[in-house]
Amino acid sequence: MIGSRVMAVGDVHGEYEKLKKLMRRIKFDPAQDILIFLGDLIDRGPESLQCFDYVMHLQKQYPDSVIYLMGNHEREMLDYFDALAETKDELGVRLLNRTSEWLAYGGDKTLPQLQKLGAKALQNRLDYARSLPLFYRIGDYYFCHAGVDPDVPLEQQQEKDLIWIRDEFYHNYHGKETIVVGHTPIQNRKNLWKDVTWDMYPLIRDNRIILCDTGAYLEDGRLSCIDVITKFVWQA
Ligand SMILES: [Mn+2]
Repeated sequence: MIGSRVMAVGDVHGEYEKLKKLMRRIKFDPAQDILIFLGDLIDRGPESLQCFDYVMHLQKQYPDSVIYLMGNHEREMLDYFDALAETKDELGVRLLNRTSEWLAYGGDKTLPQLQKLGAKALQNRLDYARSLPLFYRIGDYYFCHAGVDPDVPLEQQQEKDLIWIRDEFYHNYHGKETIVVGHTPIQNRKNLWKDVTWDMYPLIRDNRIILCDTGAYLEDGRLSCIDVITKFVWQA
């Protein structure tokens, strides 16, 4: 483990070109490094399926050194297909498509890609997405997509907090483990956090939180990877 890197990658959201560029810059070494994708590989950007498949294959190839964590977008995709399987007719499908939160928040970019897959290939992706872990823990570091309920021990965290929580966690977390998350583009906190120098790098907060989502899909956004040990950052 000496000299090895423990790296976290923020929300990719379908930005496959940035993902490939970032991977070239990282020079990931599966024999030495741990590489954690913090979830939300899909939706919003143009190439969700490519991002999903790339990380799925990498993770299957190096199961001991690559971790793909569940994000709220992966969960909502699964919820959509679960609901779709329950619909009885065309009207039901239209109603689902009009009310789906997944489609409303960027899944509309992903769905057409998935619909081009054969039934077996689609099922293969959904089964894999369903198997994604909610957190990863190593040493004093705890990785999850969104954050933790600050009033609950790490061992007892619930899925809804791990993939959805925001401000309650950012403001009230005071645990001794460092929590590494994506989920909220740091640009979206610009008006709220006056103590920050906004250089578009992952934010390292005083209360042991590292925020890695630098809004890859936004116009001024970047995809970031941080080595949580040295705090070295790579971007694309
Ligand atoms: Mn998210």
